Amino acid sequence: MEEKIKAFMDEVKTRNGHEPEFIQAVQEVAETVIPYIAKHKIYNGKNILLRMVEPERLLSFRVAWVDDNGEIHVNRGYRIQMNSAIGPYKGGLRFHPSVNASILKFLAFEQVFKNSLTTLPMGGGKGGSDFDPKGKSDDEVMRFCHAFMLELSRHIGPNTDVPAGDIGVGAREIGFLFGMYKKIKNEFTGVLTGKGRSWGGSLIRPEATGYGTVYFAQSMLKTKDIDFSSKNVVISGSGNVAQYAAEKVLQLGGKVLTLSDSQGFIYDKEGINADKLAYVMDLKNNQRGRISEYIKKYPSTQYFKGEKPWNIACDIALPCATQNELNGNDAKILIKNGCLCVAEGANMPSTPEAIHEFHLAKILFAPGKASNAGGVATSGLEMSQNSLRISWTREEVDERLKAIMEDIHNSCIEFGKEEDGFCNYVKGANIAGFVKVADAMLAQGVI
Ligand code: NDP
Ligand code: 2IT
Repeated sequence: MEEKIKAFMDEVKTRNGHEPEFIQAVQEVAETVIPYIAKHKIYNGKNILLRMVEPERLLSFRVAWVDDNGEIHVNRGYRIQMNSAIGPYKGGLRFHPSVNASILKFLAFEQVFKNSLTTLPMGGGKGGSDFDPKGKSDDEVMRFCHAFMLELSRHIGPNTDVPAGDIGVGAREIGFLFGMYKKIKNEFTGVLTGKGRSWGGSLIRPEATGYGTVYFAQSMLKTKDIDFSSKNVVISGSGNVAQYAAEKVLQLGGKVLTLSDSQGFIYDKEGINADKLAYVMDLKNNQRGRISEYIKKYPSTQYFKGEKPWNIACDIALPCATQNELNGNDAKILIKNGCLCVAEGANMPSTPEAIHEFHLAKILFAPGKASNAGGVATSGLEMSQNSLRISWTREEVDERLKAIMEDIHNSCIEFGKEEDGFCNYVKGANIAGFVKVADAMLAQGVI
């Protein structure tokens, strides 16, 4: 089996050798799915996984725009249309200076499995740009989004490819992108999700990724007869996912000790309560400030510049910032300090070495493609509401989100439970996600 996996990865590396994040994501899937394929005859000899690692289409385009001083800038725009076997391409757009083809291919690949797990009919895609919204005026962000959509609009559509937000793309950016798409096509359609409430958005979509991650962690803890009440929770990030993960943890009686951004983390040993979280939401979403400002407002707390929060003792860790933000050493520290559950709100925040440590220690560990699927699942619910031209209540959407997260948890158990009773959620998520897409690909023939 080792040899089969190595031969497969050698082929992937030959084609994508300069794309480390993509290779990391494929390796994790290959290690769990290739042994499953070997045991299941219908998938033998079909090169299914090899077909799945090659994007159906990879678009790269120039985005030229003018800043407030009249200077012209050029960024690179992308859309990776990875797999449409079970539905239109679906996945977020990331605006961050680190964006490149490797990062977007890893995200698009993960998205295929994640979307399959949601049980909704969505294929996988991802896109974005190396544009940095930080420090730009609203007008500059608008001009960039409009220029970006001028090209992207040729390639997407409500039945073709439906983008949404990700790092650096929130409600403001989705608004500008949607406005330009509507103007170009002269059509009001559900071509993007994460839209504002008054123009086709769904209730709970802003909250969905963070809430979903905590619902998933709740299901994991329940297998050990534990809940969130009075648990110490360490969260990284302070963006969309982190904010609503924190909100749900508070609602369930947990104590949130940390939040972070790319410059450092804050530690509030009294706990970040609802009032303090409201301050963070205003700071990040309206003032677009840095998390370090928290200690000015709450002077009895601490800020650790340039550090990550994993050395703060906790029961539960929710990495909600970005890929590879939690390494093997961080994992060892978390385990040593008694952490019993790690649920990823971000995409691939734990390195392979970290996952290895979690599995060795047999603590509860959920990969993002399972635990953060609530965001895209609720995007799927937004698409359904747009198609039906109706709007569900907050409670209705939240109930559906809860049911989907429970379903994903059950799928992980079904495919990931090992002989000693330990659930390998990585294996479970990869195989459950694979089966649905592979079956559709087999049915549709070699295309
Ligand atoms: P936001 O842009 O709202 O927030 C991102 C947060 O992560 C910020 O606090 C940001 O800090 C921090 N961050 C970004 N890059 C880095 C970095 N290189 N190192 C350390 N911190 C960093 O994004 P989201 O909250 O939407 O996304 C967070 C994660 O969740 C991503 O991995 C995304 O792919 C994933 N995700 C998002 C979903 C969604 O619906 N939005 C759905 C599923 C997954 P700073 O402000 O300093 O950059
Ligand atoms: O990584 C993700 O799942 C997202 N950024 C959300 C994608 C979506 O289409 O809602």
